[in-house]
Amino acid sequence: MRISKNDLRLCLVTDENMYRDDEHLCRIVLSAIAGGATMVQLREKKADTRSMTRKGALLKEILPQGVPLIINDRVDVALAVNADGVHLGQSDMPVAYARKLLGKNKIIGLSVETKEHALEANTLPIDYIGLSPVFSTATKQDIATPLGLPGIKEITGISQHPSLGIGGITLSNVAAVIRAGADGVAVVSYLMQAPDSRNAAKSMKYAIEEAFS
Ligand code: TZP
Ligand code: MG
Repeated sequence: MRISKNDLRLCLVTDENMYRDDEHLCRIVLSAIAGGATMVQLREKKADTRSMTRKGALLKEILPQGVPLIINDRVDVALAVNADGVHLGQSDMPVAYARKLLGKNKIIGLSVETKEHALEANTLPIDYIGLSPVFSTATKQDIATPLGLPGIKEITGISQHPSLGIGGITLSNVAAVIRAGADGVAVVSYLMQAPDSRNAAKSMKYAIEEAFS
C-alpha cells in the first residue's frame, strides 16, 4: 500500500502567501509535524519551477521518515525531488499519464468536486481523493460550490478511495468533517497562519482522533 489511512489524518498544505522565506516555511512545516500533522503537501501557485524544485528538495530533506511529501500539480517536480507523490486537480495532468510517469510506487491524490468526479475516480489508479472544497475559504478563489457536510457524506458513501476533506477546515469544524465520512483533512490557513503551528496541529489532531473514537 502506498499510503495508509493514518497518513491521511492531518495534511498540512503550504501556501506561499503565508510564510516569508524557506526558513520560515521549514519552521512551520516542522512545527505542524511536531504537533501531529501526518503528511505535507507543497502547494505553490506562483512559484517558478526553480523555486518549486528548491522547496520540494528542502522539504524532502527535512521531513521525518514516515511523513509523506506530496507535490501539488507538478509531476515533474515530484519526480525530480523524489517526493512520495502528487496531488492532482480536475484540470491537471490526467491520472493515467501521471501514473505512467510516476510508476506504481508513488502516491497520487485527486481532487473531486462532484459525485460524478468521485464515480470516475473509482476507476482510476489513485490512492486518495480530496473532497474539494468542503466549506468556502478565502485561501482559494477559483473553487467549485462547497460540498458541505451532506456532500462529504454522499461522496464518501460512493467512493472506493480514502478521502481527505479540504477547504475552510478549522478546529471548530474538523470533527464534523470526519464524522461526515472523511478519513482526514487537508488544511492551509488554519495551520500555516497559526501563531503556533505546533499547538494548532496538536489540537486539530486531538479533535480528529476524538471524532474517530
Ligand atoms: N482546494 C480546495 S479549497 C483549498 C484548496 C487548495 C484551500 C483550502 O485552504 P484553507 O485555508 O484550509 O481553507
Ligand atoms: Mg491542481
